[in-house]
Amino acid sequence: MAIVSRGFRGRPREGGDRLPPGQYLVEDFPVLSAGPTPRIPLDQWEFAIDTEFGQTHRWSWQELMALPSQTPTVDIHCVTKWSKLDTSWAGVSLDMLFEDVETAAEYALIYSYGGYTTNLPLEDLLDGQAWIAHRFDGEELAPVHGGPARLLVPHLYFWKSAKWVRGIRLLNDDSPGFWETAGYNNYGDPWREQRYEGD
Ligand SMILES: Nc1nc2c(c(=O)[nH]1)N[C@H]1C(S)=C(S)[C@@H](COP(=O)(O)O)O[C@H]1N2
Ligand SMILES: [Mo]
Repeated sequence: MAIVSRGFRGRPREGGDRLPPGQYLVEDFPVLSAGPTPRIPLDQWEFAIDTEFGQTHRWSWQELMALPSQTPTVDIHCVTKWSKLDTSWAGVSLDMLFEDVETAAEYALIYSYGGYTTNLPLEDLLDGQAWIAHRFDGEELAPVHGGPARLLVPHLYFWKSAKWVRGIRLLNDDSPGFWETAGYNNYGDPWREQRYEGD
């Protein structure tokens, strides 16, 4: 049996097989916001999951902080072509938040303080793929990066990782969000380079 390691087939480009097509690496952490940074006092902050049956599950900041956090280290990919490897976060897994949620919905519409929205299939939020992240690189998540808390769903282009996340509406029918309505791809898989509608 021939064992041929990647190195024998030529030097991989920078980032190697962790860099999706068309992306380049950055070391800094760019800020991309479609509007001003909303400021939400923690005693007024809440996160909600609204089901298709009209039920709402809510967490105050205190309640969210009382849940166990995970510390994912993940690569993130912005549709404007920067990628950042090995970003380290702390956050509550969506699997945990969905534990007591009864739903048969297939779609999720994420909504944020400030009005931003983004949509994705519910299954992309589950099975260890998404978090409500509240720390970055060992520090509280900075307001410009979505603090106090943002969605982190690193396997899709980073516009799906809604900053200042406020809730998730579960829907039987898909409903495009802010960038999806503006011509960006409905799903946004960086490995299939799904940047724009029709990709
Ligand atoms: N609420 C909100 N979330 C958002 C955005 C935004 O404008 N508003 N921009 C998205 C885009 S396009 C990207 S690339 C990332 C940028 O996150 P960062 O500013 O922390 O790099 O946030 C995403 N989440
Ligand atoms: Mo982006």
